[in-house]
Amino acid sequence: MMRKIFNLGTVLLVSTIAVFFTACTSGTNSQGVDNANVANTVASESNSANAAASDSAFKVDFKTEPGQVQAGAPATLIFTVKDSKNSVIKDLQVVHEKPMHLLIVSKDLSEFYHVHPEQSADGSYRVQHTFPNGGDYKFYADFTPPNAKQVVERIDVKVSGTERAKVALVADTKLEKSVDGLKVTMKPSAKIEAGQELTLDFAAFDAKTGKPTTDLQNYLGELAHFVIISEDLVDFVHAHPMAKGEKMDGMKMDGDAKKKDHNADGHSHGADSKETNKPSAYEVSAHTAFPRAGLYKLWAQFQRGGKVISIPFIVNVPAGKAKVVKPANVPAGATKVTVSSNGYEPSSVSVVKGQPVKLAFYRADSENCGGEVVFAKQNIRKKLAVSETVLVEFTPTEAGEIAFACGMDMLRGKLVVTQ
Ligand SMILES: [Cu+2]
Repeated sequence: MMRKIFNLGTVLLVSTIAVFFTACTSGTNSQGVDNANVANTVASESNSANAAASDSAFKVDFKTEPGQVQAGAPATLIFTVKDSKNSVIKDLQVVHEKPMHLLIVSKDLSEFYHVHPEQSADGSYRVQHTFPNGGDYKFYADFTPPNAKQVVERIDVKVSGTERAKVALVADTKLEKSVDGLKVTMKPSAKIEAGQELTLDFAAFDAKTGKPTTDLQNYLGELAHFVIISEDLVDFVHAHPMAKGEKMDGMKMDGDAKKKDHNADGHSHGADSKETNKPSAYEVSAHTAFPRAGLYKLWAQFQRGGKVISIPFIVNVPAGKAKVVKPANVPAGATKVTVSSNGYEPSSVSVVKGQPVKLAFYRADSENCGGEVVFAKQNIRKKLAVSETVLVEFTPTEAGEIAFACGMDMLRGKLVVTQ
C-alpha cells in the first residue's frame, strides 16, 4: 500500500513538472532550426537552456508502414527512441496517462491531430493514423525518457495524394469559438506580446444554452490540454491547466515538505467542482508565454460526452515594447552571471569556503523564464528585472556544490565551493 502511494506521488510530481517545463522552455526552442526536409531519422534538438542540467542525448528513429504514406489510407507511424549509445529506450515515463503524445499539424496549421503511440514488443511506439489530404505535415513527438527531461522531437512528413488548397492563417478578432456544441472563451491575463509571461483563462459554455458547462470530463487526467504552435512551426508548447490561484512559486521543490505540498497541488489539477476552494468545472487557465512576435495557433482540447473537442484560436503576437536596455553594472569583485535563453552564463562558478561570494545577475532579455533566481539552501530569492543588475551575496560555510535556479527550477547553475 505504501508503495502504491509513493508511485502515484511520483507520477503526479513528474507530470506537473512537465507542464511548466513545456510552457517555460518554449522560448529556448525559438532558436531551433526548422528543417524542411523529409527526414527518417532526426536527432533531438538540443535544448541549450537545459544543457547544463542534462547530460543525456536522445534520438528518434522514425519510419512508417507503408514507407510512403498515402492520403486516405491508414498508415502506421513508428517511433523508436534511442539513447546516445544507440540502445532502444523501452520505458518512457507515463506523463498525462501516456508514454508519448504525438501532435500532428498540416504545415498551414489548419489540420491538427493529437494521438498517442503505444509501445509494441520491439520497444517502438506505434500509432495508426489516416491523413485526409496529401501535403506536408509536421510531427511533434512529446515524451520523457526515464531519469531525463521532456523531449519534443520534430519530424517532417510528406503525405502523397491530392493536396487541398492552403488555408491562410488569420488572427481571430474575437477570442470566442464554438465547436461541436461547446463555446469557449479565452482571456489573456496581460496584453499578449512576445516574451510576456501570462495566463490564458478559458471558460467553457454550452453553445445552445449559453450556460457554463457542468459536464466536462477529464481528458488524459486534466480538464483541458493546450497546444500552441507558431506559424513557422518552430515554437511548440504543450501545456496543461493550473489550478486557480496556483502561484508560480508553488513550483519550488526544495526539500521534502515542498514536495509533499506539491503533490497535494497535483491532485487539484483537473478541477473538481464538488469541492470548495477548487476551480469550478468550466474554467481553466494555462500559464505560458509566446516567445516571439508573429502568428500563433492554439488549440484548447476538452472532453465532453466521451468526445474530445479541439477549439482553435489564432493570435497575432506583437513584438514586446522596445525596452531601454541598460548595460550590466557589475561592481568590483563581483562575478557577472548573464541570464538569457541560453540559461546562466557561466552556469558554474568556483568560489572558496569562508570567503564572501558576490554574484551580479544580469537578465539580458525577457525571452526566458529567469525572472527570479533562487538559492534554496541559502533561503535567497531575488527578482531579476530585465537589464537590471541584481547582487547576491553570502559566505559559503562548507565545501561542495551550491545550486541555484530560476523560480520555476528550469534554468540551473551552481557554485563549486572549494576548501
Ligand atoms: Cu497527448
